[in-house]
Amino acid sequence: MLQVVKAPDPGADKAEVIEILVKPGQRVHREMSLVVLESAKATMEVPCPVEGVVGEVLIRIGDPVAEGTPLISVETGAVETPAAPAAAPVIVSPPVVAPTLVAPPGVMSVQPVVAPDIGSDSADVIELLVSPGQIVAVDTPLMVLESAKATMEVPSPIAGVVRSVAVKVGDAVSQGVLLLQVETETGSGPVFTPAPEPAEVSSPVPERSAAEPVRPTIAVSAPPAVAAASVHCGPAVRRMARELGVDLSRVPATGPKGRILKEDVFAWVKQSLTAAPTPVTPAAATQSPGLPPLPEIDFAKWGVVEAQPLSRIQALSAKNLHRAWVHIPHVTQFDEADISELESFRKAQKDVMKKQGVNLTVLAFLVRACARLLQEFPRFNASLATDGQTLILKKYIHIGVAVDTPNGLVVPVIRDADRKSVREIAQEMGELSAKARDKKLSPAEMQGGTFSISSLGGIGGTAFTPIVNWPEVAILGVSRAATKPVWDGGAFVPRLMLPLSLSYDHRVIDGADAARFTARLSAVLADIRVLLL
Ligand code: CAO
Repeated sequence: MLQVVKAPDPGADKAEVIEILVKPGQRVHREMSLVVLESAKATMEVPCPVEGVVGEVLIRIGDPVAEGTPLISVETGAVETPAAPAAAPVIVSPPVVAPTLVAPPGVMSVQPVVAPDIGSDSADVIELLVSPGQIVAVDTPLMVLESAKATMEVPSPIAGVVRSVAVKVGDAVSQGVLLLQVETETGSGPVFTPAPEPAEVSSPVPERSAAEPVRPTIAVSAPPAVAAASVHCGPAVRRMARELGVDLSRVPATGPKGRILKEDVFAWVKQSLTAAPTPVTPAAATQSPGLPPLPEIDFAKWGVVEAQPLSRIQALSAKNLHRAWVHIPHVTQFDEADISELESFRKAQKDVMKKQGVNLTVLAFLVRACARLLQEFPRFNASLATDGQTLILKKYIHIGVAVDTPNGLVVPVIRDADRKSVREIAQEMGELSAKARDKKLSPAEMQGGTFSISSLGGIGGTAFTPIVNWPEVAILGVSRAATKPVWDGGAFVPRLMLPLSLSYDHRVIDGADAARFTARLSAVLADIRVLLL
């Protein structure tokens, strides 16, 4: 059965369709708003009187309508639905100025603005749009009320300055309740538009008798003739925006007279959801919460620059290193190991090994020696639980070795280094570093490390401060060995000294333990026969 919803009495000669809230084919239910009409006196939502599906929309935005103009046809289906009266359109009358005596021309008088007929017993104040001191023109929206049946803006019936607001958000008001007071210049007002004729409504606001004196003039200089900025939209749009958390002042309006339509709010939400996330500036990407932000710098101001994005590995390393640097209280212990004997032995073995395809470098000895040390110093082979209260001691020794590749730093792991010979370690390291440079390392080959070694000995340097490779608690940095004069108790003798830089998590490892660790490591490297024991 087809039912045509017609325009109610708009409370004026004619009204204009300012919003159509439904589309053909849309399921509608009783009291759902179909259309918003606006007359000179009021804005009104036309609610649906039946359950059904919208057949045709018989009007367009901007069409003038009078009482009885067909608006929307609704297919109610086989079930006969009771007709409209129960869901009569809610007509939002303009608010009224409670009658006051007219003040003499040129003086300021305070006029109360009371709640209009809100179409039900009471409505809640859901938004206050003005505050004391604010200039309002006629029709400036003052507040938004919401009843069970409708949401409505209360426009100002007079021009002036808001003197006080008598309600707050959440208050329930009924027709005639004082909402606010507007101070207005009566009579001579070139500044304000004259107040409209008060509408005929009963008002609980005490009316003054003609005999009552006019309130004294308030000596204020006339405020500038500007209207308070406000959002122009209907109650349904306001309600929707509120539910979606949309700030209407940011929504571009496409409706007539700058009115924000429902579609405008949808478009705004869609745009917000699909918009590219705020670009993370290089500065922001390197910032830490609680730290002063790094300012953006335009380096091109001082010369030609080239922006080169980090490789995936570099970006990942940067993130991990930054996290470790921020979270771990680092201390670095420096020491030197006399590797003169070790180097003689290595040189003697190097060619033999080379024939077997193994590159025997100092590093293989270091990995083996550290594996031994980690057995002796189990706290160095541990992780601190994220609660900071528990130390997780690992019963396996997997040593990561930092490998420099054209794409960035990677750390393949030599598993069970304590159970491997120096030769096996050298061979495995050769394979892993080749894989690293060919980008063939699997994630598993870079996981599970318990301690790391970073060797820059093949390049140079005398010391550095490596960053602990979290969740590990210590990392050994190795710099280039150099022949130095060492006092042997009777004379200076030339010895090959290997610089060691042990960085550690001071929450887990004490300085004394770190010094013991490097001292012991130096001793082991000075006499690698210990490793045979
Ligand atoms: N002192 C003196 N000579 C050293 C030395 C040291 N500490 N370490 C290595 N050397 C020598 C080697 O013995 C080799 O000489 P021979 O050819 O005579 O044997 C030469 O330097 C080159 O060694 P290498 O660097 O190729 O081999 P390695 O086993 O020492 O290191 C690897 C392998 C993969 C660790 C290394 O190539 C590498 O990538 N190092 C960089 C690690 C890095 O970037 N760390 C920084 C991390 S924090 O940013």
